[in-house]
Amino acid sequence: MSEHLVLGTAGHIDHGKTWLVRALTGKDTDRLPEEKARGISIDLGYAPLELPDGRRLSVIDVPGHERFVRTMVAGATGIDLFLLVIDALEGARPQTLEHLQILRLLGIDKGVVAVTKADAADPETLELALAEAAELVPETEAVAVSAKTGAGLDELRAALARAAGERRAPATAATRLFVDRVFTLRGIGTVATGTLWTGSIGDGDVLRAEPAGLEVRVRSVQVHDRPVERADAGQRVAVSLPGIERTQLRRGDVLVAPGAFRPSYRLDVALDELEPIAARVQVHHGTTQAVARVVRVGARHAQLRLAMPVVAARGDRVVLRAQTTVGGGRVLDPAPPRHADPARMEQLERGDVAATIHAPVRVEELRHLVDGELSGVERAGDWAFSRAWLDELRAALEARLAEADPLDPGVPPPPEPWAADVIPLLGLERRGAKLYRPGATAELGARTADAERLQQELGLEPVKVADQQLARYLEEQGRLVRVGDGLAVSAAAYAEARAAVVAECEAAGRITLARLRDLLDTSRRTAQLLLERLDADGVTRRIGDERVLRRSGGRPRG
Ligand SMILES: Nc1nc2c(ncn2[C@@H]2O[C@H](COP(=O)(O)OP(=O)(O)OP(=O)(O)O)[C@@H](O)[C@H]2O)c(=O)[nH]1
Ligand SMILES: [Mg+2]
Repeated sequence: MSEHLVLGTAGHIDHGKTWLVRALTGKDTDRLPEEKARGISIDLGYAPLELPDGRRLSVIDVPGHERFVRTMVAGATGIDLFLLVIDALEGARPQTLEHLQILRLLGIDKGVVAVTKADAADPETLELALAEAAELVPETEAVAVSAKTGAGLDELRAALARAAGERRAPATAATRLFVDRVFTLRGIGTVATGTLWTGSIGDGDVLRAEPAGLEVRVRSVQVHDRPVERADAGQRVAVSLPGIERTQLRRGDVLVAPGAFRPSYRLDVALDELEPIAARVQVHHGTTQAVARVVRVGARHAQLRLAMPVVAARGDRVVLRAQTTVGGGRVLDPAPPRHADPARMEQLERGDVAATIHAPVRVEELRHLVDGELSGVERAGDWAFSRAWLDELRAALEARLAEADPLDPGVPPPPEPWAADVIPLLGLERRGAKLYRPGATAELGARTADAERLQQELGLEPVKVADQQLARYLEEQGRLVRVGDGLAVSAAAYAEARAAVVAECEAAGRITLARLRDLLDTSRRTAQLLLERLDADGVTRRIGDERVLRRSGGRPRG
């Protein structure tokens, strides 16, 4: 695979960027009528540049006007190397410095300085301009050129070839392309262009346009006006997107591999502060920008709370601007929790993702923080969590089990979605809806005396049982039968009543409440409660004022 590099211009208004690009590439990137009329660049311009060693650079020409700095940031964001253009007669001016700051904040440290309009400067002025350039951007070659005469252009191309190193972004990472232009072509439809930051794009790929959340199918892919099967990271790409209206996409949107990135309203960043950073700034990221509130965390970190979601990845750079560029940030967590935690930021900055994990998080949601396999954490199913957290969970459940009612010594499992994956690690037994210690059985414990006293009281006349847990347990043991609301009769009395009802129904076909009262020689209320329980047990069925046997005969009761 050949290398793909993007070169971005930088420099003060009118210093000769566009002319120099035209002299290098033969292409005039000021194509808008307003640009022609005013003689300044307004929007980004694009041209391919062949280097002496055969490599092809994609050039992005940016405007220098101070009102278009945000356009410059959008253009500079995906580039690999810069071409800082300084007018030999004027020397460095405000946007020379601001663009340079922006390049530094974006982490773009490779490039060349072109001291241009050399034809118009006397040798001494030219020398001064070159010396100033060397001081301003040390360790970067400065070349005197003239777009007018062509002097120095070969030296400039050679210097660019030397400066162009390897591309930073691995081609294997998930596809992410920041859209910088959207237009309609007759017979083709909507076309979006941008720099492919990572991954690749080919005909037929299904991508997501974020933050709109649109699914798009790529129909054809072009690099420098030539169709290609697949475009790779670092290339300037044009894709046609059938079925998408031009108005559905705009500069700042991102085309990404589905599921690989999540739009986020928050970014945790390590700050690079050039000037005191206000509480409200413009955050420039990729080709987009959004207003954000800056929540400072310690001296060097902040959480940016954005008015619009961005699609960021760990390590991305952002530029922070108020009236001017005030600083930048390196993204530590592109989708952080709302609580801005200083310790967590320190850990992330060290690259210690495992240290940030305590309670279970979905492995899927850590992908944006980890390059390879996540190590140093416990795993269960889709979840990652710390050993310490698992020990705490075990201790908490043990404590609750120790306090559980001895009659039913279980506890409900945690309701969280990780429970199904994590609970099996704890060695507890799941019975019905609760967790128990292995082999744990129900025991009367301190209630033995209560149970015996209760049993003495029980007979045919229902008695109140205050301890419902105990009542349920004794019923399961076949030692009583609960009737009505919080009442109970002895198991023997219930069996007697049942036998009487069955016998009567078998003889007479049915039984009334009054008849059962007489048979048992009891009160109406007791007969009523017993019949209701027999109904509930499926022995009898009520028809009007009478009961008949259910065909099934009901469940036998001991
Ligand atoms: N003598 C001389 N003049 C130049 C040269 N290059 C540019 N110029 C002059 O400088 C003007 C501005 O050049 P541009 O290339 O448009 O400047 P720019 O940096 O692209 O300006 P913005 O995009 O608006 O920031 C041109 O209209 C020319 O008059 C050069 O090599 N020699
Ligand atoms: Mg220009």
